[in-house]
Amino acid sequence: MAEGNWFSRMRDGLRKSSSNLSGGIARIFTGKKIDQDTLEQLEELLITADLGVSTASELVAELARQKTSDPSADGVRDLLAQQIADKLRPVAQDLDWQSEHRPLVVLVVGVNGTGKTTTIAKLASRLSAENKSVLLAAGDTFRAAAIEQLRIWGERLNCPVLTKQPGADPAAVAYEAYEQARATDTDVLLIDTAGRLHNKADLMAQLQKTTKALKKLDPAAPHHTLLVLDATTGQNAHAQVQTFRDLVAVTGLIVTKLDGTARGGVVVALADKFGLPIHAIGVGEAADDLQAFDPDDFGRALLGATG
Ligand SMILES: Nc1nc2c(ncn2[C@@H]2O[C@H](COP(=O)(O)OP(=O)(O)OP(=O)(O)O)[C@@H](O)[C@H]2O)c(=O)[nH]1
Ligand SMILES: [Mg+2]
Repeated sequence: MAEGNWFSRMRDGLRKSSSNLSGGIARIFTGKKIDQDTLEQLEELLITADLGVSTASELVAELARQKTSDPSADGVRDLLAQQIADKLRPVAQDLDWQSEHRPLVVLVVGVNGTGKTTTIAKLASRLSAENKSVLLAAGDTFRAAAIEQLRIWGERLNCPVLTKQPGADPAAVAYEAYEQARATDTDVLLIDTAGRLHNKADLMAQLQKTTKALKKLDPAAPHHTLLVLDATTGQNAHAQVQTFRDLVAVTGLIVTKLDGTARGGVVVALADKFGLPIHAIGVGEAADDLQAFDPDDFGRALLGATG
């Protein structure tokens, strides 16, 4: 996808967040000097935009410290976009595929519908383009349609997919896929998981069983555990990160649907609170709609910059 195209998709996806923020800033900062009152209003605004209390207060304190020479709404917007980019920079980390682990085992987790299976397809597409061999494992055996969905992606992308019948043990799928990836000297194994289980205890037991099965083959596996978050869910993303971190050793995040009606503020709050790497973002449903997470672009899009 062309560079400008994905930025405009993300900017459009973040339009709801950015027009709230940008409009609010225009109302608060009318060119007079920045004082306690305007700063408090800004803090409120940032909190309502999902940035969370502690992140909002840090941003505002930083803004006050910087004593900007430009108290206009545009000046504040630019500064905030930069501050947000600064906050996001440490977590913007591409996935390290050049690992000593071969096959590199990547487990993809998340609540239902966040985009796990599609993200696996996107990752597979990118890896294939880099001439890496990939095996997909249909570890969501909970629904027949989930197995079929991954199988179809595999066909489209020309990637082998290890499947078992619906209802099969996901841990066995993961284990066998790992064995197959080893036997075929595959570079990367991407394992899909179910997001839709009867209850949290179910999900916990199943994910832990899967990681345990992989560890039998290599105690360091899975080498990456990626939590996929849907950017349109807003505040609930906090609970999702918390829950999954309690279940498995989440190593990084992928934030999808930033082209939808995203609630971008929460991404900044998550970065601040958990410090987990954000490896990539989803900006559409197609195989090439996965982008590196660029903190400057995100900051500008969230504040409604045009370019
Ligand atoms: N607009 C947009 N849609 C996406 C993106 N990623 C995934 N989707 C769509 O979101 C829907 C759910 O995606 P899946 O990949 O099936 O999600 P999942 O997490 O595997 O879902 P379950 O297996 O049911 O838990 C599909 O319609 C995808 O096409 C994205 O970045 N942008
Ligand atoms: Mg799925």
